[in-house]
Amino acid sequence: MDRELKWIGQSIEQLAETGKKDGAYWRASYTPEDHRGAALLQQWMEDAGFQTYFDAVGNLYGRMEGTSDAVILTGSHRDTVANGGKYDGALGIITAIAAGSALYRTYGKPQKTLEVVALCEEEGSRFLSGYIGSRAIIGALSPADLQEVDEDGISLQTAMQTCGYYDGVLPKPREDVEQFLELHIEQGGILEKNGIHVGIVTAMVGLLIGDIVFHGAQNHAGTTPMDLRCDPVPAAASFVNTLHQWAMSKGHNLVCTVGNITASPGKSNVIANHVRLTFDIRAGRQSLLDEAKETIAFLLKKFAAYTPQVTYACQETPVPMDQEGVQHLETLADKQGAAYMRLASGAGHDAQIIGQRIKTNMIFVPSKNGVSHSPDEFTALEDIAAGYQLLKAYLKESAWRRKEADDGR
Ligand code: HGY
Ligand code: MN
Ligand code: MN
Repeated sequence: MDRELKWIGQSIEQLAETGKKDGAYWRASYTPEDHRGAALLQQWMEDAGFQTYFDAVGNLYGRMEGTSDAVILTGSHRDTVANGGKYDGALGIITAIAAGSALYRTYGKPQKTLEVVALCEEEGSRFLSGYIGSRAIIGALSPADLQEVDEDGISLQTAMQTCGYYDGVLPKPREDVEQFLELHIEQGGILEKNGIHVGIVTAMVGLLIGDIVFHGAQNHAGTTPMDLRCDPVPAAASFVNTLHQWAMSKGHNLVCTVGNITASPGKSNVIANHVRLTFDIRAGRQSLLDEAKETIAFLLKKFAAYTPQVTYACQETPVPMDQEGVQHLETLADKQGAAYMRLASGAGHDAQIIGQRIKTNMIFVPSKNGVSHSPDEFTALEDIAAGYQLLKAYLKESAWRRKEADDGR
């Protein structure tokens, strides 16, 4: 186990280095950083005995054939947020490779086919809708979705074609995948605060992500009297403030983030032509997300003079994890004597997309100080160990069909 954990620790650092852009971690999909990261992951998968392949949207798979075609899928996303951390996504791929490799060395071929996956564009840090790789797996990506453009006006389709992944045909939904298991950092402070090493995820929040453009009349900052302006910046600021107050009134049942406000052309002596702001609203209850949409529509009526345009890039309902899988993980965690707790995820994950069609579960490991989506993201190896052992035990039973009691190895 120590040798595996050592490899996991080294690989986290090595993979992170491939995602450095101007000194910060940002491995956005279909970029040179992504290409370097995917190549390294592919090498590790092949060294571990997996056959590798890419699908038409750029997901990288490592396949270990079993005697049956039923696939046990495990892994996570390889992209990161801008100025992000080393563990979000990466840890789930690296632990999956390590577990598959160790089980193969000990028990040979699995009974059910094991596939590890490095999914693309989960974060939406290049293409706002996000979850591209996991949406492709369940057939929830349409040709129209590929027309979404990034901040440079490059479409998702062009980006995937340029990398040589997409040839005009989207991947068929995976009917052969029996279940998906994702190990991930908690990205919050609950496990750490409770001194617990393993989180068994029960459900994932629903998501409402998009942007709003407020339009104004571009003009001279010095010669235009205040009462003759149509300045979209104060309008957008007032909207954000009112939306924030609405969200605060929901207590811990909802979160709302405006992560980006951009005035164009963005010069100090020019009254803006338009303002674009992003919103990211999450809640465990769909009724609150529905109320959020109504609130946005109601608030924007007051700003009709700025012809606000709302685009909902990602709308996902809250998704429960597979209950039988939760109990199975608890039984295995008990057997290994791990301290664990059930918890819901406030972060979005590929598991919540795949879990809409395929039996899906997640294992959390603690995040130091609860920090994530930041270069300060960190999880010590001793805090990864229990979650990794649980992942391995689950794969041993589900893919290798060997009871943990067989030999306790
Ligand atoms: O935003 C999220 O929760 C995830 O990291 N994509
Ligand atoms: Mn993630
Ligand atoms: Mn993330």
